[in-house]
Amino acid sequence: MTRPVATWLTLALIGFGATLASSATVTYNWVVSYKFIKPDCVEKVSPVVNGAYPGPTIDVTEGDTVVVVVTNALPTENTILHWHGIEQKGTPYSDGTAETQCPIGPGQNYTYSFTVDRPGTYWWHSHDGLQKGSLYGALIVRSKEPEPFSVDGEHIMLLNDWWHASQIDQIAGLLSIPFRWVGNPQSLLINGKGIFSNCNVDPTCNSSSTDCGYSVFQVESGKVYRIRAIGSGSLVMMNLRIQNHVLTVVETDGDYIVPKTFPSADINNGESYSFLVKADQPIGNYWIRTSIAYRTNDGSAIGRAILRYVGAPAALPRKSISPGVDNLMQSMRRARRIKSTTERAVPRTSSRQFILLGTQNFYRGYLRWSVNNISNAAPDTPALLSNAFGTLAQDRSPIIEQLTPPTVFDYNLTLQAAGLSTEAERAYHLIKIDHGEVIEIVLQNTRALNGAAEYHPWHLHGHNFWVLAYERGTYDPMNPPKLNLKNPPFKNTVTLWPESYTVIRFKADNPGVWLMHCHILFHLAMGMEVVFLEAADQIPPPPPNTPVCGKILPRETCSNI
Ligand SMILES: [Cu+2]
Repeated sequence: MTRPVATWLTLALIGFGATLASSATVTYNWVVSYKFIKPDCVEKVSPVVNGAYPGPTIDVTEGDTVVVVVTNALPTENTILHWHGIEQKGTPYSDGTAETQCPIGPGQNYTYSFTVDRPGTYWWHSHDGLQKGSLYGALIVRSKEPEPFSVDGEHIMLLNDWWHASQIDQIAGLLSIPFRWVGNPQSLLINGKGIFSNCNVDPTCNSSSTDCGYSVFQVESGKVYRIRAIGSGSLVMMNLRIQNHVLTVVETDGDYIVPKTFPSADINNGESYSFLVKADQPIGNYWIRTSIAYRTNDGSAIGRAILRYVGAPAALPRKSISPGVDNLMQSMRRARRIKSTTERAVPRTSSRQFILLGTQNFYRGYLRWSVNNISNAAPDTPALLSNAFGTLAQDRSPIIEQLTPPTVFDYNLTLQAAGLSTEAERAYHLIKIDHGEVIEIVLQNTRALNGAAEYHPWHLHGHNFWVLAYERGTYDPMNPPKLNLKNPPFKNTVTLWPESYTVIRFKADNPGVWLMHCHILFHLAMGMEVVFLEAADQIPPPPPNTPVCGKILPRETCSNI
């Protein structure tokens, strides 16, 4: 694996106290290629970075510039990488989503360059099709200052769900008539490892392979560890527990949290949490377990890893660990108890409020997910490029801005039960916002067409947002809920709970084109997203090597702008 190269860019003396501050440029060279891997002991071909699954960890310090040179060695697929939780202030062309910019074609390369200005637990992943299923890894930004807690060591825990079907089979099924759902995952993985629960009856499963098994997290008795848990899954909200140990949450999405101790934690796709875990039990082996939260399942997909004390035998834990239990009220109460340690100046009012209702719909026979009845479709040219080259107005694909639900109904019903059409429109759902606006978004849930009440993890690119309220039922503008304007967590991904709504607020302080979408990979692929075109006239021009596509011809190199 290519090791990062650190170049000392600046050594600056700051202030009269001669505090030495430094920042480095850290360069990574990555190649995306296919590999046959068997993380749960069943082999499957998957795109990976530098031959590794999960991919390499980016480990940098606050203030550093990260440069990642990505070469696409996939023979027949584009790729594009996104740096989840990094706001990309002034560097929108490094955000990396196929919906907002052009992807890296086979044989091509692109250099992402961005600064990391906030310490925290982040991750990176592909933002093209279903590649995120295997193309992801951790991105850790270390603090220059002492943190508000002290630990003796740390572990990264990437929590993933895993299917045996190929990503191509999966997306073809989602976009077909008749619709083919991917179903529940065959396995849950921890740091890319697990064992398929039916391995003993599946002839394609090889449990003696060293590629699969249980990840081991070593601890020393009496010491305190920071567990950086990252929800890198495609569908499943994980409930995480460590046998005989409690989890004290201290960080989420880069925001320090007033410490709260829980016996287990819900981690949704796209969220990250740091937990302090004290090794205060007798020396031994203990199960770390993830289970599927809030989706009907047969209980066979369980994530397992081992917490092993120094001095314990290299063996499995002797006692079993009981499964997690869904308790929506308890989960929402716990989510509401997550408070930032920082009392930021949250804007008391917003410039505009958007109510974004997520629904499942049909579009000409295809099953889709929509926001305010618009199921997102790719434009002729992704908006970062069409905005830069002035071709946005020539785009032949429909562009619709729909800021509130077109029809207000009892959102605890299905569309059919409310007597409404199930047909959505399909368009590039582009929402224009101005520089400096404070945008409040009410994320409103409703039932799927089959009556299921599902959660959706909503992720915003380019900004963090304040999480002001989680509430049950239907948002009523005439009777709004009490908002936490004192110490709300400042996150990039938030859960929209079943039969509920979530209120967030963010400041439009980063000109660019930014996605907001459900981080269930399959819902995203089915159109559950909107695109913010923010301060269009202040977006910087594309760097010279930016890939072009759509209506932008290759000869119109970005250096001509
Ligand atoms: Cu969703």
